[in-house]
Amino acid sequence: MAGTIEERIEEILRALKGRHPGQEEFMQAVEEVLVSLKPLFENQGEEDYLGAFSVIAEPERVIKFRVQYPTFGPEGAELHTTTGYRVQFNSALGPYKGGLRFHPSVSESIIKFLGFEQIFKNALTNLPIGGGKGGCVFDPKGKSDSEVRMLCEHFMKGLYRHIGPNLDVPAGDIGVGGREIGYMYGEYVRLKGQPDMGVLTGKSTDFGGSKLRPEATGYGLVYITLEALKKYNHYRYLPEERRAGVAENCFKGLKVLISGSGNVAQFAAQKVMELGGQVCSFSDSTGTITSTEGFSEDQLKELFHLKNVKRGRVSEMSTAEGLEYHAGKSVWELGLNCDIALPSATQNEITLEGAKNLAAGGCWCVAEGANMPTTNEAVDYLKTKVDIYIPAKAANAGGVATSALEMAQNSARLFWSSEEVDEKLNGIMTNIFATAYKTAQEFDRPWDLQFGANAAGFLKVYKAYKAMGYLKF
Ligand code: NDP
Ligand code: 2IT
Repeated sequence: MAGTIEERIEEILRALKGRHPGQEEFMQAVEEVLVSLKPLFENQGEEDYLGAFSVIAEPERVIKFRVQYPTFGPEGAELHTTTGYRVQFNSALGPYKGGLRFHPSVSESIIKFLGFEQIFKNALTNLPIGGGKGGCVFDPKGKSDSEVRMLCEHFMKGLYRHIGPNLDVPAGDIGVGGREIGYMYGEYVRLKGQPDMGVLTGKSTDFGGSKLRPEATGYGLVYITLEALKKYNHYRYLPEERRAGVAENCFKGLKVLISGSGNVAQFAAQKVMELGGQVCSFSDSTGTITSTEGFSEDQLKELFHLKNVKRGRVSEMSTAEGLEYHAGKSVWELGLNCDIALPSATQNEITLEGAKNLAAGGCWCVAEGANMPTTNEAVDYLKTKVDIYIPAKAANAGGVATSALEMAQNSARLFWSSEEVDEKLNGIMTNIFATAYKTAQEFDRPWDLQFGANAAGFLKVYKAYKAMGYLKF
């Protein structure tokens, strides 16, 4: 095809936008990967990576279904109707795999952006999983357990005919954790008339779940950050007086900002603290809670209880012991000092302004726990300011990787111990870092993990699609 690389990139984006009008987040995610891959396109030789990209950016299948569910308020019962989505984006490497999101902001665009990212993330794990994502508009805040159960059951009524252990294996995401997976699995079994554990991951260990799946995304985020700290020799960034003991314990003395207070944030914090780091913030959609000296173990326990049992707001944390609550503010607006930032709430939470605050506050490492938490312009800015930027597709892959380990255990009809799963998870995260770093190095940009992760993930899918004959006339 004629034209410069820039012209072809523009053309791919224009065509995709024409086929998927008004889907901003999806376009943002595609543009991020497409533009970052320029060094690959410039060296494509006989291959047509750009042509392949335009194929891979189109979902293999988009499923939409009606979901009706009741709520029971003070005025009586009400029936709600919403749209359920499952985007089966790419099956080159295995069954479609990715979470389900229940949140008021869900749209087809959000699910497509998440499904698109999932393809490359899953490829990086080196496990046999394709990419997919699903969900619906639903606000779990203030809903009773029965209302949540009924939504889950009604969602599964629409979804069950489209999924299966060898076809498509959903899991959790925002608003979907162990409780919701349990209710959805229960309904799946009822509808199919037989158990089939491998159809969902993130199940409780009471009925087929893997040890350490709840912890996996947060722990994995910290494991890959450790790999980066080792590789880039982070000690040199620390002032002399803070270096004592760091060699034995990589997080010792490091100040870490975490956003969100859900699954990813909680277990990232737990691992950072276990490794000696100071976690100085958590947040939710109503505000941020900070601690200058770092949250204590008791305070972390309180947060776990607040979020997983009471299902309350971070504003309800007892502020007596040095905690401060900032109503309506995100972590990144506050201009806090830190060494490491682990955004773990939602997409586009770090804007250019937030990125500038981070740089001004001395942050030198950003590792993304959430999917696409940083706007494209903020990523470009951060890459010129911080020493280590680990993009979501690499940094938060521990969750889906452990989901794939759950699938393997379910197929083999056995269970591994926590130690076995933890060792495998650590190995996978180490390998993802090494793959992204090596790919970046091969293109003479060893600092550019955004390029390294995107290129390594893309090339795996490209090779599979090419071999399957999907890229030829
Ligand atoms: P949870 O539902 O457990 O927690 C989400 C957290 O983020 C909550 O604190 C929530 O606050 C906050 N949040 C969500 N949406 C918004 C918003 N629009 N504005 C401000 N805060 C918001 O989800 P997870 O921890 O599982 O997911 C967090 C991120 O990590 C997401 O981007 C998800 O895609 C990603 N991720 C999750 C994985 C997993 O295994 N769970 C794996 C890989 C990535 P509130 O309660 O007020 O809404
Ligand atoms: O974004 C993600 O990788 C997830 N929400 C986890 C998906 C999964 O299938 O475990």
